Amino acid sequence: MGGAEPTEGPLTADELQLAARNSGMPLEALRYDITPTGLHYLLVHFDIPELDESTWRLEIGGNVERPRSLTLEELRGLPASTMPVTMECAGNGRARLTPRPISQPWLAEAVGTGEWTGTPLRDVLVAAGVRPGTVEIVFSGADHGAQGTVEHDYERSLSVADAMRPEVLLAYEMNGRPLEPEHGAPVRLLVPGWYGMASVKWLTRIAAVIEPFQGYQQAIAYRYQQHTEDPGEGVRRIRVRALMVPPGYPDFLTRRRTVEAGEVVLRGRAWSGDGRVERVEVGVDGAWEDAALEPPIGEFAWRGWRYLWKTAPGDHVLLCRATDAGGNTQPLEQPWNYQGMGNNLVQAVPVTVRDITARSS
Ligand SMILES: Nc1nc2c(c(=O)[nH]1)N[C@H]1C(S)=C(S)[C@@H](COP(=O)(O)O)O[C@H]1N2
Ligand SMILES: [Mo]
Repeated sequence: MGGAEPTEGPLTADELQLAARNSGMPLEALRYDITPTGLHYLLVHFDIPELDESTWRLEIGGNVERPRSLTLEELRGLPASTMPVTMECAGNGRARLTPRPISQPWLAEAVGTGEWTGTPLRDVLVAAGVRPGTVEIVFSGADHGAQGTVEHDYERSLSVADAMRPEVLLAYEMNGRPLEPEHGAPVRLLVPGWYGMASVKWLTRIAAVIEPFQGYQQAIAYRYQQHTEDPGEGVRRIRVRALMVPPGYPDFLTRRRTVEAGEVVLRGRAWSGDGRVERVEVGVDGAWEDAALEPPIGEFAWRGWRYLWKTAPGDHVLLCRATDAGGNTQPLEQPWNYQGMGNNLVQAVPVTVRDITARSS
């Protein structure tokens, strides 16, 4: 999608540069219901644009009865709602694919849950009067760059039905504070349940259109393709996934875990854009058992889980796997796709259990 073909070679300097700009959530932060803002993952395709909130305007136009231009103050004056929303990058897990698509090389850490505040998009669209014949709503960001030889502003669309869903917000606060520059200040779109690419940051324009939008980030990037010529399906909702807080302590370089023998509480979070998470299982050396689920914290947020692991000394591999209300679950082997999208491979955490009694005797 960035032009380079998938590779089986070592990480390239280009990938390293992207990885250094786009931080992941350290997996120990799975301990928080709401991810502290500085630990939430980040994905910025181009540069963080320079926007002055005093002169910023949100233009609402295209095929509408009453085009308008809103100031931040006007937007903040409209009825607002606040909710926890788990966002995940569609490229999460990409770096584990063989061959590896050349792009942001996520392992499993491109996820986070914010407490987002904003105005329901629907209210603003209803006020503008979307005219008959409209098929999609296009959202434009202020950031600009080139990808795959196409120069463009970051733009995405939603069908009118998806845009009218009550949970879709024009968000201006995250975790009780104005949006940070890297998360889309002053206003971003937030599309709960969808992979992150739909939630356009640095929003400047909303347009009702009468033909399906064919922009780069819609028609070329973010597709489930098998090869470059394959039109593929557009990436939409977040596939079900569970992750665990890596137990014990890590080795600095390899991150391999060590825990002391005894009972260890494993904990983590699980989420899905296709319905509530109804089951999480933990696999210890291939034997699966159910974890206990915590009450949901919101319709579009991850759900906590716990499992009591009675350890045995030696080397083990811990797995966790979620299933949602639609019966969707996670693969043990990741099906491959050309852009490395929508990976929800079961997480495997190798752990060494150290027998303290044996060591001290
Ligand atoms: N304008 C704009 N919006 C954007 C992006 C971008 O690069 N530019 N990245 C998208 C992608 S791919 C993701 S995963 C999310 C990441 O949001 P975050 O950085 O606040 O976690 O923002 C989305 N919105
Ligand atoms: Mo993303």
